[in-house]
Amino acid sequence: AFLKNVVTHTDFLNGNYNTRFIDETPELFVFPKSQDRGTKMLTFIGETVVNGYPGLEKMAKPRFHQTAVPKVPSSERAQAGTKQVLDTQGVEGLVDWVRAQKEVLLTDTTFRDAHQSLLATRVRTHDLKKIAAPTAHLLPNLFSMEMWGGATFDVAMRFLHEDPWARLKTLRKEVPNVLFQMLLRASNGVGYTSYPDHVIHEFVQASAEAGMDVFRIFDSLNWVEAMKPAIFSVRESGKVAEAAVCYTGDILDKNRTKYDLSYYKKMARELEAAGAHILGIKDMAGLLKPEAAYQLVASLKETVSIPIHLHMHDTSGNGVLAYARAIDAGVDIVDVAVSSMAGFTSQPSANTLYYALNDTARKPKVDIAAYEQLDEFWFETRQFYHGFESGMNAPHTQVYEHEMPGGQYSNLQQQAKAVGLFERWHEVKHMYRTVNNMFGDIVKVTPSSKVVGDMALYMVQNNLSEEDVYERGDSLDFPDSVVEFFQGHLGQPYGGFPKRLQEIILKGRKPIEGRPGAALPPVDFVAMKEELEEKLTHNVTREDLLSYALYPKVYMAYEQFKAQFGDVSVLDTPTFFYGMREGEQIEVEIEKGKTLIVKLVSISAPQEDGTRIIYFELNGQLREVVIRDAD
Ligand code: 3PY
Ligand code: ZN
Repeated sequence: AFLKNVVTHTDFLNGNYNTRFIDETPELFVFPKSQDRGTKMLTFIGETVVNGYPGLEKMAKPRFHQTAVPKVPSSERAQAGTKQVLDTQGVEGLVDWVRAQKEVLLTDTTFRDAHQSLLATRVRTHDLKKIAAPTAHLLPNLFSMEMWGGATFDVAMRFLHEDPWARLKTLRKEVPNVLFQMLLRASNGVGYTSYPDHVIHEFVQASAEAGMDVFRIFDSLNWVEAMKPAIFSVRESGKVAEAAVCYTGDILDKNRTKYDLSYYKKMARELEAAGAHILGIKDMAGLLKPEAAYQLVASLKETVSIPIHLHMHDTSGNGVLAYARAIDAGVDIVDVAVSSMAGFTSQPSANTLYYALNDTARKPKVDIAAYEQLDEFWFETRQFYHGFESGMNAPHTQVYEHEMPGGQYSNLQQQAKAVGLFERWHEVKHMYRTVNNMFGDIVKVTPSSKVVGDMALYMVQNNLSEEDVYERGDSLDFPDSVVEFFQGHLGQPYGGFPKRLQEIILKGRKPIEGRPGAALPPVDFVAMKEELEEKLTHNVTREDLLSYALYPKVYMAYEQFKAQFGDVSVLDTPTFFYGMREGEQIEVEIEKGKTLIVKLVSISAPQEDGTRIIYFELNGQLREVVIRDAD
């Protein structure tokens, strides 16, 4: 059953499906008969034992070290922090508080961007929950914890079979004192396409109610018009609107003048005028070199009066130096991650930055011993996700050439692997740069970066050069995302589309004008609720509706998986990815105070019909499940 399920379909796993997917493969969306929770769980474990976890090389379950969770007093409340400043003094009070700090403030991204950028976004709520309360106790002086949004929403449902809203609410209970921050792709929400304005509005309100405080809003083409509705929605919700300029190119390179200092100053002014409470500088690839960081921050500090929050990736290895220079220039907040989840495509290390700023006036107020304790937890936890590592293990200065965002690097690599281009990864990287030039040097960040990545994969896969595209473009069938991009569905790039390429790609189709979110037909949530409740066997909440509105197929597959295998978020991560060893016993807390004891007794040889029987003990009772062996 597992193998024929939509969640293991390669098109689905690669995100290469379109709206025809459900219609053409209805058998993948049949909801299985209901079974008891124990059987569902044993079936999932059995499937993983026999057939492995999709996308991971099948292997015997490795032996991992135990993860040391720092002991913190559970009875005591964590020290009050920025969350209390916001809740008692409002957004303006919080902004004043930020301005009054002499020390540089830190946002910790370990729960979101760090693992999005190192481990293909795969870190599960099960692990985040273990370390959430200790983080709240150990790091009460953080400005914020970035822990939601970006790719986490999609990946939670698609690959981890868990509810992203449950993650937000679960962690909120554990962390009462530090602001929660998320990444919002403006009119693209937490998706890869444009949504109607009212859907984004509803999404922001629901996120705010579920516990979100700070929304970092960006547009993948730095198109301010497209950011305004999201800024407005966040302001309406009473939360913090951090609007970001995405940094690309090099302001100090005299040969590249498209994105120069005046470009960023103008955009910063526009964002402040549009109502931003904080200005974000989002350097998604880590291209901001130290001297440029100094000059950019110094000049933006003179341009706007709102606080400035700098986000970088450490791909080149220059992150800490760039931060140190930005801090000298007066940046208010910087993004870091716990050391064992930092560096390379992730954020610069908090621990390293702490020591780099020793004996300076702006040294952050953090307890380094606390950060070292968290470092130990994350060092061990990261091993569970080893199969998703990109393999980058040295500073990668080629990023200044290809300009690939940190969060895309490991994901595009997975995508390349899935289409058989793993061995040609270096060609994909070079082609990425070529495609950027062909597209007119655009801002590359989700979802525009995905378009560049799709085109690069397409060209390498079909052995096409730039000339081939211009000469034979009429007969080429370009990827959907590329066609849509040139139609204007992600908005308008700065400087416009390159006309000749646009004509070749659109083949007579008309590009749209204006902002896609303003023209899209509204979603009828009432009708949608009725339709969904007919298909599902439970009440459909406002949050379910939003998940469905943003990701209809992913959400339905998630529901189908849940009907078949139950709530697998309760399993520990090694069991989730690798199943169990013969003779192994685990405990699974399926709800508070209710624990199942599961022992895998033995696995039969394949039978004539290709199935195996897995013998378990569930709370001491012998149980067996039958699993089809895919090999
Ligand atoms: C995202 O949009 O997920 C990003 O992290 C972009 O940098
Ligand atoms: Zn990032």
